[in-house]
Amino acid sequence: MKLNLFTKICQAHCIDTEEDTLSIYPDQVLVHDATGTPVFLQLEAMSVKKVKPFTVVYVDHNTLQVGFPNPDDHRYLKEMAAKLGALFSRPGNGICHQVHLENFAKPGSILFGSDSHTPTAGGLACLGLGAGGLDVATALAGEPYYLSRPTVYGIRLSGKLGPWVSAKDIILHVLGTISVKGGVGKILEYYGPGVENLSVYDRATICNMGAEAGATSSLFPSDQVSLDFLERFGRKKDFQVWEADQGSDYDDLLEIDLDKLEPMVALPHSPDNVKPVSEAVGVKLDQICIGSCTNSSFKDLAITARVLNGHSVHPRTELAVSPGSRRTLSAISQCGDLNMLIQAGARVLECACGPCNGIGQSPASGANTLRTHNRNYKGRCGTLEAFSYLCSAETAAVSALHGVITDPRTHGDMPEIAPPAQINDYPALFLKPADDPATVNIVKGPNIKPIPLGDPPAENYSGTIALKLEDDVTTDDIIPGGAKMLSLRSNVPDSVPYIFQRVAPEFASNIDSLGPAWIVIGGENYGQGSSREHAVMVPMYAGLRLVIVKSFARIHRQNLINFGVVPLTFADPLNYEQIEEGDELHIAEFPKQLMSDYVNVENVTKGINVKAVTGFSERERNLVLAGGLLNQLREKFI
Ligand code: MIC
Ligand code: SF4
Repeated sequence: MKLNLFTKICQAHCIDTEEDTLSIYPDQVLVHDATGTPVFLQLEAMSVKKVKPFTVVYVDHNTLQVGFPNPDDHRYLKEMAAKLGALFSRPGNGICHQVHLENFAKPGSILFGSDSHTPTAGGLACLGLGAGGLDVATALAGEPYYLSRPTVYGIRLSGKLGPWVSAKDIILHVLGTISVKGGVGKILEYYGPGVENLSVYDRATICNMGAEAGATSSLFPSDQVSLDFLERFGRKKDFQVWEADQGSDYDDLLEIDLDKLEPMVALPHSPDNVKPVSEAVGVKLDQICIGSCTNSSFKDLAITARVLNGHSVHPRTELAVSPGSRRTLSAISQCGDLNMLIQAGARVLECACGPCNGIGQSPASGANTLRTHNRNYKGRCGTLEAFSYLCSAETAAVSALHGVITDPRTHGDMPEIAPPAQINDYPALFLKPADDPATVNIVKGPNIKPIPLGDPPAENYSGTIALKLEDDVTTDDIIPGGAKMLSLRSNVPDSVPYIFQRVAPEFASNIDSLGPAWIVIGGENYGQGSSREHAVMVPMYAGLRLVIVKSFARIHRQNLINFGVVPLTFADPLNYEQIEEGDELHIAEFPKQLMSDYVNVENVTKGINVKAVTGFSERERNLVLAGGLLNQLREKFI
């Protein structure tokens, strides 16, 4: 039998890919400041003394230390890492996915992370899986992670990218083809003769943004290019060849001829609203941001520097550059590129997520911003009334010279970019766990509040539809990102005023009138985007008990289950039309009905009945009936 790469990695980890639910013990885990505090609070509550898999805790999302809340979180994470046996990556070291790729991701291994872009590691043939913090805490305690078996979508690459066309254009092309829902329940596995022409960073860019297609993960094989990359980072020993068998089976296929691709751009406000750059040429730019876990590598920064070398950023435009890692920053400094950026007028920021998540660099009202990031949802940049476009570093750099979106192919010859043969390592990058954990004193500042517990479903459930939303609602819509919100990631009660702020600004101020068990109705792909369980924890704390939609994004659905909020889908999507905000719903014998495939939902206001699908695995059903994973874990560990 000819095996694809995903199946091979699973088999090497004794994961039975014939089962409907895969049971996975990851080799490595990454956690960061935006999701990490609940993870460690949970481990404390479970009395876990040492994390089981190799773990790295990154402070990379909100590195701004404005007032005490963030520094409190950073200190807590640092101390917990030291006590529980994890490495700690200090603020300023870089974005978790970039730093992890450079330092730890290994071909053939499985990385689990409390972030939706964990699949970035697929650039090194490492299976990266993102999940909510509770699932990550469970894996750190040594329990398996349960994943519904994905199908494997083979994407065959042939040919070679032309000048000024890059990996970002490949993934934007994929997104334009399959949409933000096209990867749900799938592994996007790349193979074919075009692969060898892509660097590891190129491959990582593509795997990173598979998350925007809703994919469970994305994978590239490992080869000579991977070996060169690992050697550059002093990690030759981590190399192994991992690839699909020739002619292996895929559930679905897409062919891409790289020669035919051109520079692409995602227009506001969705990563799949993709057009060739040539169709967006001339859009005036107030701001350009180069960075994020998608495009902040040596090549991205060096190309920007070489394009700008000897010129200035256009007066209309501000250019911000955030290197992905301290090692990258050091490499561009070593090669002289940093100076080119400085002299051209770029604002060189800390190695962190920053602008990608609205933490600084919010555009002015009504402004256009061109970004090399992965998400351009409305308001994500921190300004609701701004217009975000997504593109490659090549397009962003050339556009910075002109102050308008520009096709980079008009810029003449591509500069030659060669990374240094060795990219230096620094002992100061990671703090090791304490030799004697007992000596580490854990201090919790006043911003750190307990995690709320869910309730088992009421015997006879009644609730009001608080909100009816459209397709593709993001977790940013449910609980926004940004500097203010990320300083409240350890403080659920204080986050309540921000629930649904972007889609229904008045919502939170009326929350008390909704009763103790309100409902949200949604369209397709509900909860796409980030892995943040805050998009469940905070509404649950404020009374959300039931969500009925046409379909869910994978991680959000799991987070709902983990916190005891019941996720159901309409048996007939047309029923969505019959339900309105303010309607009262009733479900008799709710727990009993949750045991079967369908639930009968009575719309008391309209006098009609609607059928909703449970779609639970055995384990998920038990979690919902227990009121969530926390309740179940407490029983098991305490
Ligand atoms: C994001 O890009 O939205 C984040 C911030 O990295 C999130 C994590 C979070 O919100 O906690 C993600 O992608 O999962
Ligand atoms: Fe950070 Fe942005 Fe990547 Fe999320 S998408 S991990 S905020 S750089």
